[in-house]
Order: sequence, then C-alpha cells, then structure tokens
Amino acid sequence: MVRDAGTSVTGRARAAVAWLQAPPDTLRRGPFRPGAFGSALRSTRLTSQLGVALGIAFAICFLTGVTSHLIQHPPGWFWWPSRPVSLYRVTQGLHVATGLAMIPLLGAKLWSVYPRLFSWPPVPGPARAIELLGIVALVGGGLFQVVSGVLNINRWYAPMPFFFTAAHYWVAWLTIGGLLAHIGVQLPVVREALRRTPPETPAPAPAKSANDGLVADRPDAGGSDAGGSDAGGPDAGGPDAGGPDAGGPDGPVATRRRLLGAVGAAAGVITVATVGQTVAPLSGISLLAPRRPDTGPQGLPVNKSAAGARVRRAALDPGYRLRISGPRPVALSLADLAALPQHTATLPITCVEGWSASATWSGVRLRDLAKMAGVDPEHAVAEVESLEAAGRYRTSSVAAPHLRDPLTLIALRLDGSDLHLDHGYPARLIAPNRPGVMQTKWLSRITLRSMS
Ligand code: HEM
Ligand SMILES: Nc1nc2c(c(=O)[nH]1)N[C@H]1C(S)=C(S)[C@@H](COP(=O)(O)O)O[C@H]1N2
Ligand SMILES: [Mo]
Repeated sequence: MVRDAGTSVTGRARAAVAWLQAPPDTLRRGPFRPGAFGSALRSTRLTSQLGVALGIAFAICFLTGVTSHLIQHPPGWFWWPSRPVSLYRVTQGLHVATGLAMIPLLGAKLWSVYPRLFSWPPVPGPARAIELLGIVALVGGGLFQVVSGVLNINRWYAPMPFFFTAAHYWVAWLTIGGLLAHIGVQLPVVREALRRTPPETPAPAPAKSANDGLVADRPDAGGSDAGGSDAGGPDAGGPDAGGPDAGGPDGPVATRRRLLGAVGAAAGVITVATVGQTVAPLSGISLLAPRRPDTGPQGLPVNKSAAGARVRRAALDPGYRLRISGPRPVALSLADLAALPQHTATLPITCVEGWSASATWSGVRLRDLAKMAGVDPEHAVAEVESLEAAGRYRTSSVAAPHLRDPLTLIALRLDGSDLHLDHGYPARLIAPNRPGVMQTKWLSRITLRSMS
C-alpha cells in the first residue's frame, strides 16, 4: 500500500501536539494542578530584578576567579603587577564575599522561576530545547560553584572526590556560557519588565494566578522562563508607579519590595558575618567566617603546619642551607642569611580561600640574592622550592615584576621575632600582591633565570 508520507507525518505531528496540549486529567495533580503555584509575588519584574543582581554577582565571581587562575597559571601574554600590594587581597576577597552573598539571591531567583519546570508542553520546540540546555548549564553550574566554593573555604574536602580548583575552574566557563546564552534570550524580556512606564498608565487587572500548572495555551513571552506571570502580571502596569491597587501597603509592589529587601538583608547578614576573615576590624562579628585573621601562631592563621608538611626535622636541622642556583650558585646558612642586609615590609598573606591577614616581615630582598647569584634582578624570574618533599604548594614561580620589587623578601622574621615553624621557619617567600599558595614556606632552593 502506498501512502502519502507528507500527510501522514503532518498528521502525526498534529496528533502529538494535540496530545501535548491536552494532558490527561489524572496528571493534573500536585505541582501539575492548575493554579498550583499561587504566589502573586512571582512576576517578570521580580525575576528580572533578581536576575540583574545575580548576573552582576556571577560576572564579578567569574572575572575575579579567572584573574586568580591566571596569576597562578600565567600564559605568555598575561602580566600581573606587584603593586598595589593588596590588589589580590581585594579581588579574591571580592570573589568569595560576592559568591557567599549570592546564596540568598540564587535561592530567590530559582524560587521565582521554578514553576516553569511544570509548564506544558515541557519543551515546545527546538529553540526552547537549546535554551533549556543553557539553563541547565547555568543552574547546575551555578549551584556547583557555590556549593563547592563553600565546601572549599570550610576545608571540607570529603564530599569532593575531585580536585576542587580544576573542577571549579572548568565549571565556571560552563556556567558563564549558560549565563551568556540565557542573557541573550532574556534580555528583551528583562528590559521590557524593568522599563518604567508613565504613571498615568492604568494597571491591568491582576492575573488570577502566577502560574497555572500545565498551561499550554498561555500567550506568553516567547517561551521565556523569566517569570510566572509575564507581562500581564499583577505589577506590570508600571514598576513603582503602580495602578490603583499597586501602591498600598499590601499591594504587589510593596510585597515585592519587601521580598527584595529580605533577600538584600540576608545577603548583607552573610557578608557581615564572613567578611571579617579578610577585613580585620570586622573579625569580631564574623561568626560564620571559617577563619579569623588574627588567630594562630604569631597572630596569623596557618593552612599547612610544619608537622603536616613533614618538614620539622629538615627545618630545625642546624646544617640547613638555602641553595641559590644561577650563574654563581651559593649555599647560605641561616647565619649567612641573617648577616646580609635586612629589610622590612608590611604585606598581607592572602589565601585563595578568601581570608587574609597583614603582617610585618623582615629578611633578605630576593633581588639582592639574584645579584649575588649573578643575575640582573631587573630582568629575571625565579623558581622557589620548599623542604616539603611532596604537596601541591611545594614550589612556586616568581614573575619579573615581583622579583625586581624591593618588597619581595626571603623572610626570616615575622612581627619582630623569628618565623614560627608553621609560618615557614627558617625562611619563606613573601611578595606583594600574590596569592597565599604562592608564598612558599620552608624554602630549600631558589633557582634564578635571566630573561635576556
Ligand atoms: C559561594 C560561592 C563561591 C566560593 C565560596 C568560591 C570560592 C573560590 C575559591 C576558594 C577559589 C580559589 C581556588 C584555588 O585557587 O585553590 C575560587 C576560584 C575560582 N572561582 Fe570561585 N567561588 C564561588 C563562586 C564562584 C562562581 C559563581 C564562579 C564563576 C561563575 C567562580 C569562579 C571561579 C574561578 C574561575 C576560580 C579560579 C579557579 C582556578 O584558579 O583555576 N566561583 N573560588
Ligand atoms: N611549602 C608550602 N608553602 C606554603 C603552603 C604549603 O602547603 N606548603 N601553603 C600556602 C598557603 S595555601 C598559604 S595561604 C600560605 C599561608 O601562610 P601562613 O601559614 O604563614 O599563614 O602559605 C603558603 N605556603
Ligand atoms: Mo592558602
């Protein structure tokens, strides 16, 4: 039998759509019930406002995070200065503070749109399918970044059977890709929702429900996920201008503002309760901060102790020598180092985890050691090595701007006394504007390389 294939396909497609548009009544329960999501607070305007705030927070996290990555793994084109001494303290402090403040924002944003998951048909077409893929990357990635970040700063590694930094780095790209695609699709909707309309525009009648589960025929904003009640929502008649019923103390505008206020307040409380890990005057009220910048030997936190790094014996060995490799190699005892010209610098330790603390360090300038080894400190780089036999942070590179900076020290003393064993005794690197992981402790060798 020969059939008209064209007709048959069209017919089948029409049948499929009809089925999609008319889900069986038995399914229309729970979140699929019409009117299941009754909160009149959900609106495109609310979602847009939260979305803009969240977009800014993601952008700050992404840019500061990528900066941190580039400093630690610099490609040829990348250049990071040694001044201002606290620039990295600001960028990484901002990274972690913004990431934490974003938790209530993310929660509110997801709350404002999740009824969309129950709309019908779930995937109306290929364009929406692609958009949904982007949203999966954005939501999944965003949640992963926040959760893994919080676990990391609290040093709770057990739930992360992967290397945090690598996962957090690559998921950041995935998340930002999803975010850009999402912004591309939703920007017109957001602009429309945030546009101020003239006060005289009357508000349309409030929609009866923010989201009718399984609504198939809602003439909504082109498959957007930007909000339950789209342009016809309760407060669509003009942001704050409002119609007759928008301005009252319980009107939609007032309640939306209260919700935004609560989200902002939650973000504020989280910030105040954690930022003291890097803003010293607030350390006393930083109940949620994983670190206090003033607790630890010599008033400074320790991430890896000498015992943990298994360097106690080598560090306390009277035969200790710091080996300087270069055209004129030298090996210096602690007494030799102490006999060289000593300099003092007040510089922060800025852990990648977001805590930081300032301290006053004294010791030998790295540039003086470079000269001693026969290298021009204006055009040289160095590799420093720890007594630590293994461990991710046993070596670090010193780029040219830091090597030539007179503030970069091989420190022997901290706040007027010998370095505590846990802070890197007998000698550690301390350089301006660098992540803590690159401030190598318990130095054993410095290899100098001329760049010309
Ligand atoms: C609560 C939220 C967050 C916290 C607590 C957090 C924490 C951290 C920490 C501790 C690091 C340092 C990792 C290291 O060098 O060992 C880091 C790096 C980074 N973060 Fe986050 N983060 C958060 C959210 C985000 C978000 C939302 C993004 C981007 C969308 C992001 C992107 C990055 C990137 C790209 C790096 C650099 C990774 C590397 O050095 O390879 N983070 N973050
Ligand atoms: N050899 C070695 N140096 C190291 C580390 C390490 O694990 N091994 N940890 C680094 C990290 S993560 C930080 S934040 C600083 C902390 O220095 P502090 O313990 O003196 O505060 O040391 C850095 N130097
Ligand atoms: Mo660190």
